[in-house]
Amino acid sequence: MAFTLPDLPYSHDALAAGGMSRETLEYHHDKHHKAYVDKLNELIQGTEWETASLEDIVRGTYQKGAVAQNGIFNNASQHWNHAQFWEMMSPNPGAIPGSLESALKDSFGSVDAFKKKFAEAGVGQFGSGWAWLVKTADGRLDITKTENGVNPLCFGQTALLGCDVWEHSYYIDFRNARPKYLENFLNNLVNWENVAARM
Ligand code: MN3
Repeated sequence: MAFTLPDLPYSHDALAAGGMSRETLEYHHDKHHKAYVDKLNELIQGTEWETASLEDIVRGTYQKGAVAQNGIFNNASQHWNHAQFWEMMSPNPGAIPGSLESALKDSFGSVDAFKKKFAEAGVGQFGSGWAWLVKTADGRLDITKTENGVNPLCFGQTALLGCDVWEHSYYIDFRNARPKYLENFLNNLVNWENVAARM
């Protein structure tokens, strides 16, 4: 079954007031994300992954050194990552639901401390990758960073929030200022209801 590019859950203009422009979404969703989907569909043809679910492909091809499967892994994981990323943002971020706020305070001391640690993970990811808030296999909340397309599925974790720190995600709106992009993401773009629902 071929994978398809999901529509954005809002219009291309919807996040502009929150700091993510129409131009960024046109490139990031319509071109970058689409390219991952198209390449994935091409690469899985005739392989054991042709009828597998996206999650099974990500988990099954994540093996360090499995060079023959790297192309499938990279494109599958980036398709999954971006599909989550669009859902994790909203034109109306709203307040952090109480259950999530309590969990963040328990795990990191305060919401501000969580944001600081999450932003540090994103800034500290050398080169392309992602910053994540995850629920670990033993039920704790943790903050991680991953390189390229690697994501929490690879480690048996649940992704609660992810931020794309590849340059294509911020260069149009923030140029080289990744810290400003992360600060803006956390303060103006996160769909906290979505994060809470994943918990
Ligand atoms: Mn991206």
